[in-house]
Amino acid sequence: MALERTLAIVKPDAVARGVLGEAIVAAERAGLRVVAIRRLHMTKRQAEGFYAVHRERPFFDALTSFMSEGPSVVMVLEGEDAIATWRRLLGATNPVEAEEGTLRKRFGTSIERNAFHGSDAPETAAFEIGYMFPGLDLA
Ligand code: 3AN
Repeated sequence: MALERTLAIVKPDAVARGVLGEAIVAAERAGLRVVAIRRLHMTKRQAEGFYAVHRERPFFDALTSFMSEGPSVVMVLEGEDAIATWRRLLGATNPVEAEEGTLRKRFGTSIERNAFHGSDAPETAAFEIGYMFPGLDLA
């Protein structure tokens, strides 16, 4: 196990429902710490840059419109195996398929409006943290 950092996003649907605290409680109960946090209303262009790897996917336009429809809360979570730990708490991408008790099962409403995001690998975590927290010094 390695000490890792991951980028978590409480997406616009979840912020609108007022469930930011649920994400933080779940993370802390799993031994993760919030080491940076900010709220932002992404522009469409910012969302397109964040999801650039999905540029060619059919859902890219809908996804980036959703991500820029209202404010999100972005967080850096730190802990042992933070990337896999946070994704386990999220559950499957599609809330319908997510395990009982996971954050997406509890608060997601569709594969697109799935309430939360988590980086999927160390390289994507580094990119996503840098994208949302430019110049962040976590020493
Ligand atoms: P995850 O966020 O679980 O790693 P990815 O990386 O496959 O899932 O997809 C990134 C985001 O794109 C998802 N969080 C979801 O909001 C959206 N997405 C993925 N697949 C679809 C789809 N088939 N239709 C609409 N949106 C999708």
